[in-house]
Amino acid sequence: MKAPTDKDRIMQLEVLGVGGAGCRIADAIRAAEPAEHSFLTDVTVFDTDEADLNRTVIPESHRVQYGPASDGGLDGDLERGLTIGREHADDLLERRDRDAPTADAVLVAVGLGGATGGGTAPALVATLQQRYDVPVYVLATLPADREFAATADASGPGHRVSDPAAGSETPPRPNAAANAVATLERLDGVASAIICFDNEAWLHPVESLADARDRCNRELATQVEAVFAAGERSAGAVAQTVIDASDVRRIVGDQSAIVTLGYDDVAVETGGSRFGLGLFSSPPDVETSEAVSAIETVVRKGIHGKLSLECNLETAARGLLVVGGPPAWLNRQAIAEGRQTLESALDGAGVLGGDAPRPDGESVFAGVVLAGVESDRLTALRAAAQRPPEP
Ligand SMILES: Nc1nc2c(ncn2[C@@H]2O[C@H](COP(=O)(O)OP(=O)(O)OP(=O)(O)O)[C@@H](O)[C@H]2O)c(=O)[nH]1
Ligand SMILES: [Mg+2]
Repeated sequence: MKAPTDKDRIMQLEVLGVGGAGCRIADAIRAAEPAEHSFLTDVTVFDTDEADLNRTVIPESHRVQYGPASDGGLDGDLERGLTIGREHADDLLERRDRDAPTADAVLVAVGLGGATGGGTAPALVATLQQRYDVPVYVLATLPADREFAATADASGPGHRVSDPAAGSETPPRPNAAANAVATLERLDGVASAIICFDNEAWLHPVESLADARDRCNRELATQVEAVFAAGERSAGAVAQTVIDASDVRRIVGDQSAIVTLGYDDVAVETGGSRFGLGLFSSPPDVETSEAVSAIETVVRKGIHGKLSLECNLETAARGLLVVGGPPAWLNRQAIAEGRQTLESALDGAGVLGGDAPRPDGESVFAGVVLAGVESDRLTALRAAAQRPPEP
């Protein structure tokens, strides 16, 4: 690793995954990290379920089993999860790598709907907030209807909740909505912000979570990386407007705002050799009109395409736009206009914009953060949580 310089201004993030989903998402974020553009200080995963834990490719030194020795987790018993979470939160933080460099922020990944992640996250986040000065963001998936409504209509798409052939059973979780809502309430006022990913919106109509989850986790990891790794490295690329940890903090706030992410990318011609960081290959000639059109497209789709959590754009209190890609493609004017596009979509809410040069990149991308949003999906989950579980 080269020594940090003034220009090494990439935000440094520590990721902690808790429970089955949290561990798999942490795994996906780690896998998505570009070697030449590291933004993770450390990734540690915690689960009560040893079998699930050992399916991750996180090094063994960074996998922590806790609670009752069990394969199969806590089976959705959130009360039990909360008790175990409170008992173990301190110990879990002790058991991670003490030599890891200090991060600018911590991201706690968790799937809402179960017992282990949802039970532990509130205590873990509270303990992190007490111990450190950095913001603690939660990255939370919301359960899909088919998980808790699976038995309601055995002929409908929800029936197929598990696929033994995939080797990864997803048992129905009748309490998923109630558990998710209860955990969200507990995180309110504790997490600095809560980034949501709605499984319902990202699963295809007839698809089990087991079949979909790796794809979903990759999509989510890409959305996260676009925003959190937005800063710059000095290797041949200087961002005009750097997005750093304090910018992210300004946008997502420290009041447990609900946050949603948008993303789009388009492959572009890079020319030259990918080796030697392009030192011996001249930058490709990029037509201004082509660069402008690529940026316009990814910005429009990043804002108006599918978000990690669907929301009413006008409800967003603040927004952030990152446009990245090979330096020759990063047209300043188009990026500035993209920022204005986001501003008008958000009805004049405060917006920050920045660029993320990726000398080795092969696509132009837009990463979007909308903070303080209201979402009908959350309202629907709250309503579902009130209903008794299906028999
Ligand atoms: N996007 C995504 N969501 C997942 C994944 N796995 C589970 N989920 C969601 O997360 C919720 C909680 O599941 P888990 O994370 O497996 O539960 P847990 O925290 O291990 O809790 P217990 O197993 O009940 O002890 C589920 O209801 C799903 O909605 C995953 O890999 N990706
Ligand atoms: Mg589990």
